[in-house]
Amino acid sequence: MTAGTTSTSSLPVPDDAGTAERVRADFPILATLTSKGKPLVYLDSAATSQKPRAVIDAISQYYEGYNANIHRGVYEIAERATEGFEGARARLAAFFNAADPAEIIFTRNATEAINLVCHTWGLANLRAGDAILLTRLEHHSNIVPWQLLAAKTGADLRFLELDDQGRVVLDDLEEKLRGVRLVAVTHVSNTLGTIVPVERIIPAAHAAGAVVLLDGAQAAPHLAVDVQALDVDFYAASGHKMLGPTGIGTLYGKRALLEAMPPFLAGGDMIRRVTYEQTTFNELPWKFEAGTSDIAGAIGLGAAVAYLQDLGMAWVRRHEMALTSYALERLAEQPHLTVYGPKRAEERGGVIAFTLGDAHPHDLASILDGEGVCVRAGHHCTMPLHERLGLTATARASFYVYNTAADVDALIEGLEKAARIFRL
Ligand code: C6P
Repeated sequence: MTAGTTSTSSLPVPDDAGTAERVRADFPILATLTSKGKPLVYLDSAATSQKPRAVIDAISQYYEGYNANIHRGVYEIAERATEGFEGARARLAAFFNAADPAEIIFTRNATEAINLVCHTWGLANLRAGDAILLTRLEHHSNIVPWQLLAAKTGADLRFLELDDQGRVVLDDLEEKLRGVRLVAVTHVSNTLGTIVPVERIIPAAHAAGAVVLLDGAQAAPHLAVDVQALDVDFYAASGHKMLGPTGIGTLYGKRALLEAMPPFLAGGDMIRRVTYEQTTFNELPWKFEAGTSDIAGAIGLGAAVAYLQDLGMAWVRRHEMALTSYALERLAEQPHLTVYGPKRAEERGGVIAFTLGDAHPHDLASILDGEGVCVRAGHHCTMPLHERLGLTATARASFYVYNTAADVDALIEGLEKAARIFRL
C-alpha cells in the first residue's frame, strides 16, 4: 500500500501529493530489505534519523575532494574545508534564525550542548539558594547535568508537573519561577511527544529574571524553530536526529551570554594568544570549539539542513501531524493497546509511546522487528517520567519526513500479529 491509499482511515491522506514518496527515494537505506526479506519500516527517527543521499554525498565529497584541517592551512583544499565548515554554521544560523552565525556553536550532540551551558554559564552564575526549573518530561540529558550542578553549587531543582495527558501544567508557573535562575525544559518530549508551550514559559521566565535553555533535540528536526521570535537564551540540538550524521550537534546562545561565559573545553582553536603563563581566548564561536572539530560532520549537517529547508519546515510539520493523527486513530482501534501522551496530534510531535496489554515492550519490539518494523522499546532515557507513569518501559514509534501511511499500516499489522501471539 502506498501513502494515500489507506483503506481503514477516514482521515485525509497523510501526505501532500506524494511528496513523502519522493522523499523516500532520497534515502538509500529505505530501499534495503531486512535479513528476513522484509522492506524496512523505520519508525525510530526519534532515536536517530536516516540520512538522505545529499548528506552521504556531502561527507564523502569532503573526504574524497578536500579533506584538510580548518582555520589553519593557506592552501586551496584547507580553505575549501574552512568554507564548508563555516558555510554549514551559516546555514544552521539561518535555519534557527539566529541573528549571527557566531551564536551557533558546534558540539558533539544535544547532550554536549546542554553540558556546555551547565559547566560554563551554570557554574559561573548559580549559588546556594538558587533554583533550576525543569519539567517532569525531561530526558536524562536534561536532568543529570543539572543534578550534578545542583550538588556542586547548592542550587535546588524544581519541576513543572504534568496533567493526565502528559501536558505541562502552567497554572503555578509564576509561583514555581520564584528564585529560579535557569529554566531548562524540553521543547518536545521524546517519550510522550508533548509539545511544550515554550512561548508561554520563556517570557514568564524572563520576567522572573531567569535564563532559558530549550532542549531542542526532538523539536529542531520537526518544527520551524525561530530563536529570535522565541527570545530563547540557549537552544540545544543534535544533528543526527535531523538527517545529519552522528557526532555533531549545536548550541545556539545569545551573543551577550556567550561572550560573558568562560570557555568550556580548552586547547587549540579556542585561543587567541598563549604564553607559558596565560591565555587569551578566541572570539565567538571558536572560543567554545576546542581542538579539531568534526569537519565532515558539520558539512554533513549543513547538507541536512539544506535538505530540510528545501522541503520546508511547514511541510515537515504538516506531514508529521497528519501521519501522527492517522496513527493515533488506527492505534485507538486496537484492543488492549494504550497510547501515552496528549490525545490531539496538534499538541504532539511525531512520537507515540504505547503498551499492548501486559506484553513486555521489548518482546513487542522483537515481534515487530520480525516484520521489518523498527520501533524503540525501553525507558527512552526518561526513567523518572516512566516511573511517574507507573511503567518500567514502553514501545515507541516515531515518524519523520520519509514515513508514509503505509508505514503506519505495517506497524498496525505487526501489532495485530503480536496480539495474536500474546493471545490478547
Ligand atoms: N533521545 C531517543 O531515542 P543526544 O544523545 O545528545 O543526541 O540526544 C540526547 C537527547 C536530549 N534530549 C532529548 C529530548 C532527546 O530525545 C535526546 C535523545 C533519543 O529518545 C536517544 S536516548
